[in-house]
This record gives sequence, structure tokens and C-alpha cells, in this order.
Amino acid sequence: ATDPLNDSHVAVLAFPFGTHAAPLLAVTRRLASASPTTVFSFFNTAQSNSSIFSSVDADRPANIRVHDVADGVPEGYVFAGRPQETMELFLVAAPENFRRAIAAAETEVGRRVKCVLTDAFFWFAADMAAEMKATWVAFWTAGPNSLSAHLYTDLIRESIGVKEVNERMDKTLGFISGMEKVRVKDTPEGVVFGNLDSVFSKTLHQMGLALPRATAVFINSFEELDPTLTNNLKSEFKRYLNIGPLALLSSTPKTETLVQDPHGCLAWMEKQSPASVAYISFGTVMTPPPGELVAIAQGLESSKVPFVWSLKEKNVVHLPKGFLDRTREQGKVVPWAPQVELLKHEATGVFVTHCGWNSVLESVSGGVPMICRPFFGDQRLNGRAVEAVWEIGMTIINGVFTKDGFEKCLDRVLVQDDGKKMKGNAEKLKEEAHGAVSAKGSSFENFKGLLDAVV
Ligand code: U2F
Ligand code: KMP
Repeated sequence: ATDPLNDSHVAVLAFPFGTHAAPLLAVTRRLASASPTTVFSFFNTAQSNSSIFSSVDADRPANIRVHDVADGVPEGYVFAGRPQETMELFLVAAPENFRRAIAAAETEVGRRVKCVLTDAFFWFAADMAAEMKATWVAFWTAGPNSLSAHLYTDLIRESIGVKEVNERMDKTLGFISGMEKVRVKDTPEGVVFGNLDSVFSKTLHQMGLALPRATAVFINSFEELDPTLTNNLKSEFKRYLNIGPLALLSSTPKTETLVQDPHGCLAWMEKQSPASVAYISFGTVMTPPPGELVAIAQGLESSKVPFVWSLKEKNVVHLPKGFLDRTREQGKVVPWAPQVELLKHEATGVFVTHCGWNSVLESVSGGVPMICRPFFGDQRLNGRAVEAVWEIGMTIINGVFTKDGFEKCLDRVLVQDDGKKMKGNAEKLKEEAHGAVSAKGSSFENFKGLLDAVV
């Protein structure tokens, strides 16, 4: 049934790698519930769609239509084995694949697309939307610090220089409002070091140049977390809307709130003392090298800290011989954990993390201090903020896991006065996060702004 007062059609374009599509779908669900007469056509690869939509998807709002788009891998293509290869193939083919899929959906729905809502990586959507006489609304799925690093890439390159940058790794980015604590070495590769000419680096650079053209840029964060960065980004974009933390929004559908916990992590947590457990996860893209997995296991065994460790099945072989047997009482190793719930649980004392943005914000939302082992992209920036800006955690000693270094970090965060300070700071941010998403809070109001920009 078409509402004559609102016959809007929104095309939602997802980035099918890392944890990008799931939060975009969560936002789309909220928008779709708030505007039932708008059709949301959701475009994503078949593989990513199958992982974010549960097989029983009865509670998907009827006004969300799901479409599979090609992954950009040519017929008969032989992989060279480069990191980011699948991502780059996807990005190169994405403009044409999305264009075609949108045209088909317009015919199917019988409505022209009025708004293109995309992952911010898709900078080509600025021109695409202009051609379609539609608006462009972009979702940056990481934090405001990395968004700033890409927005100001040219300025950073001019100020720091890109030649012999190794000598300037400890210089800070004080010339950007809100980046005073950030050092050159914390920036994502592709800004001033690493391969500046890769497809991915160029994508992020182009994105920084294009985002000021967007009708709105939104982000899974809350204004109070980084007030200086927030004010600065508000001055750069037409609209800059913090609508998070998404992990605290209760309006998720029933099958999603029925937490998946086949390994009984949450029941096990009930038997642990407050703020005693280490929860360990390195996200969906990366696993520490085998030697570091061994160091983590040894550190856990000798410290006797109770733990839940989310470790992909294929990596269990790297654990020391007998580790699982010896630690049967002490902790649990599971292939996938109910992370958001664990980080909200009062027994969790520390989160050992790679500092992916979703993880960091979920930890903040639960008031849990962190031990950070960043790997790539925005993760060093996020770890830097955890340690030096919010003071709710620390980077792993020497940058990589060693048995002794890890043990010292666990002791510092879980036992020492220092750790109590981190916990106190984390609790304060948790309160502010709850305030932001409650009625009349900043994120609550910003979501109305997003709805207004989209439908
Ligand atoms: C990429 O991040 P990742 O997917 O590696 O990591 P996160 O942003 O931290 O997101 C992981 C999500 O998966 C969930 C967890 C997070 O929502 O709650 N999860 C879980 O539920 N159970 C598990 O056992 C393990 C994880 C990229 F690598 C980062 O650099 C970016 O910051 C990020 C966002 O753009 O995308
Ligand atoms: C694979 C991925 C991601 C990636 C690199 C990969 C990803 C992601 C980022 C990223 C890069 C720079 C930023 C923020 C994020 O890098 O999902 O500032 O978000 O090889 O899946």
C-alpha cells in the first residue's frame, strides 16, 4: 500500500567486509520502522547478506527489500593472494554493479530512488546520487578520529610530508582540532605511510574529499565521547549526526534480542565474581599470529584470570598442548561469543581487543576497561584514544603479546589502583552513553535528524 503522502524509496548500499553491513542494517531497520511507507532497498553481496540476515527473518520490516549484488570477482579469476584482494575487486566493480541493481529495483518498486544511503567508503555515491537527482547520506562505521584522518589526509600529508616519514612517527597531529594526542604512527596506513596508491588507500582519500558533499554523514558514536572532534566535524559536513552507541538501542527485533549463546558463556559468567573475567576477541578480520596466541594462552594460565576467549575454530590448533584441558575450569574458548552481552555483564573486568570501532564502543557502553592490541586501519587510533584520551585502558606492552607483558597488563587493569581509575573513567563514559540514547539525549535527537535527511 502506497501512502500518497510519502512514497519515498531509499537505496541502501552496504560494504560487505569487516563489521560494516550489520550496523548499516541495524540503522536501516530503525529507519524502516520509523517510516513504514518508505521502501528501503538494501544492496549487499549474497555472502554478506546471508551472514547478517538470520534464516528465520520473520521480523524484518516489510518495507525493507533485500537484494544481492555481484562481489566483483571476474569469471575464472585466479587470486594472487594479496591482502585486501577481494575488497579491491569489490570496490572497483561496485559503482557499476550498484547502479545496475538500483535501476532494477526502481522498476520493481515503481518508485525512483530519492536517497542513496551508503557506507561512507562509497565516495562514488556523491556523483551517482547527483545523476539520479537523489540525496547522498553516508555512514562512517568507525570512529570520529579515523574519519578526521581521512577527511584531512591532504593536510596531514602537507604538514608531515610523505618522504622518510619514519623519522616523524612520534610527531603529533595538533594542527587538527581534537587530534592533539594522535601521533603519526597511529594513523591508518595509506594516509602518510604504507602504500598510498593502493585501491583501498585511494578509496579512503577520495572519500575524505567527497564527504563534505553529502547531505548528512552519520556515525555510530555519541557526541559527548569526543566533544572537540564532534564540533570540528560538524563544521566540515552539512550535517554530522552521532546516533550511537547502537549496542544500547533496545528496539532490536525479537530474534536478535534472543541472544545466541550456544556455548553457555552467559550462564558461566553468572558464577564469576564482579569485574574478574577477561573477555578476549580480535574481531572478524584479523587473528594474532600463532606466537601471540601462545603468549595469550600462557599469560592466562600463569595469571589464573578467568576468561572467555572468542577464537575462530581454525586457530584452536595453535594453542599450547593441553591448554584447553588444563583451563576447563578457568575459562572458555568459543568460536563466537555474545560479545555485547558479555561486555554488559558485571563479571567482565577487562576486554582484550584489537580495537575495531564496534568493539571499542561496545566496551565503552558496558563500562569495561581495555587491553589494546591494534593491527591495521583505524585500530591504532582507537587504541590511542582508549589509552591517552579517555584513559580507560592501555596498549599491550611492546605492542605485541608476550607471556610476561600480557600478565603485567592483566594485573595492572584488574588489580592495581591504575586499573581502578580506568574502571572509574569507563563507568563515567558508560553513563554518558546511556544518556545519549535516552529520550531527549543527543543521539536520540540526532536519529530524528537522520530520519529527516533520509525520508
Ligand atoms: C572492522 O572491524 P571488525 O569486524 O574486525 O571488528 P569490530 O568493529 O570490533 O566489530 C566486531 C563485531 O563483531 C561482534 C562484536 C562487534 O560488533 O560484538 N562479535 C561478536 O558478537 N562475537 C564475537 O565472538 C566476536 C565479535 C575493521 F577491522 C575495524 O578496523 C573497523 O573499526 C570496523 C568498523 O568499520 O570494521
Ligand atoms: C579489511 C577490512 C577492513 C579494513 C582493511 C581490511 C575494514 C575496515 C578498515 C578501515 C580502514 C581505515 C579506517 C577504518 C577502517 O580496513 O573493514 O580508518 O573498516 O584489509 O575488512
